[in-house]
Amino acid sequence: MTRISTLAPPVLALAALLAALPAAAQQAAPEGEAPAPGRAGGHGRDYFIASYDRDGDGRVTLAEYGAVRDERFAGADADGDGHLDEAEYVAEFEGRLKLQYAEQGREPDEFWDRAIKQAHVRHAVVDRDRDGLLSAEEQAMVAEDSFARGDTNGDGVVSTDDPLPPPPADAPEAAPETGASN
Ligand SMILES: [Ca+2]
Ligand SMILES: [Ca+2]
Ligand SMILES: [Ca+2]
Repeated sequence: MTRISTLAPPVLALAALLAALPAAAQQAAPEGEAPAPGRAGGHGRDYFIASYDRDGDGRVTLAEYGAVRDERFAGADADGDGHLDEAEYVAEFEGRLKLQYAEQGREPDEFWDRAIKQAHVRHAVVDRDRDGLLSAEEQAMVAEDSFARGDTNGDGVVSTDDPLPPPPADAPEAAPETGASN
């Protein structure tokens, strides 16, 4: 079973996922800027800002974020019923992934398959009432949570002023060192 927290902010998770792409591409690239050694969370925040900062001031307001998400939602709702079923949801993600791969000159690879699988899982997570459909209301709730998690200093905007979240609890350095296990 895929380990996934129902509290995981889907958008930031997605951002982290997509942010992993350039680093992975750079591993194969002979030249180019060395990837920042920072945590994925930092990358995720920068990706978040790059994705949602419509007016280009380096800050993302909830209004900007909501506007992009609403457009994305409407664009993904292929049958126009006001909900995103799993296929619509995954297709929208796949479209963005495809663009990103094209920008990087990458061909679908193992990471692609994993990312698509995770998109399916994510649909189940954001479908909070589990009726198989992501409603606009669910989308808004998820968006607010995701935004709040990115806005770590709580000033109402996501920017580079927001301290990065702590590393995940399952990071290697967080492994318990007690000799008591087993
Ligand atoms: Ca639909
Ligand atoms: Ca639902
Ligand atoms: Ca902030």
